[in-house]
Amino acid sequence: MANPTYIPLSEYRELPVDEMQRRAREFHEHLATRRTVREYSERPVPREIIEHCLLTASTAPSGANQQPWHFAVVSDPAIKKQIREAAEEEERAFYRGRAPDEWLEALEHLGTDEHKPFLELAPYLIVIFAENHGVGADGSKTKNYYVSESVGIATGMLIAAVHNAGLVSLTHTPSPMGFLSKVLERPSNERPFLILVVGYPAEGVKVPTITKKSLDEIASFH
Ligand code: IYR
Repeated sequence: MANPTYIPLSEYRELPVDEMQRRAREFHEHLATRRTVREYSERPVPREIIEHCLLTASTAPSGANQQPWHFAVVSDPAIKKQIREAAEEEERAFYRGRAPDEWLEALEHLGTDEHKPFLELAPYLIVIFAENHGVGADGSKTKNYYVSESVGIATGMLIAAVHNAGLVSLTHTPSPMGFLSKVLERPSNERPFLILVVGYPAEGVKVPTITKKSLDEIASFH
């Protein structure tokens, strides 16, 4: 076994308590203004912004630091069209029968349907893949740990980074989404996790009236 090596935690600076309180409150206030947006402008977004958001996601903790994720960033209109067509085919099947009534009822207040124009209109589709297992130098399978947790954490950080940059996003999960591996020619050890649609909101866009649970509902202190 390799001996672990260590470096000082040199980036850490303790903050005064009142400053921590202010920063914690302000960060909540900032993230609480994030809304999932389903209608997009076609306005382009500089690629460098997306690159930095991905670098933020790449700082996420992961099982055994294996970083079992891949972000396929799609801006090519022809690939976006292919993704839209394949996703809408699955969504049609979902909304017209595959989904149990209970599921469709749970979605009613969001006003979603099988039409997914944002998959072509938004400047970027970030297709996130989870590496189910690694591949050794000799091509053998290596085990990855806590893959869904790790990719979920990185995705959350990406969503926060996109919001912080001043853009909007939508977590989209066509189901099933195996077609994404084919369209994007990803290796078989990766499975599609979700599509993060990123861009500017369409002018005058409206979002559903929803609320978040209160602290009492989501947390208990012991
Ligand atoms: N994938 C479908 C359905 C859908 C499912 C859930 I759970 C949502 O929160 C929203 C939509 C679609 O994208 O329409």
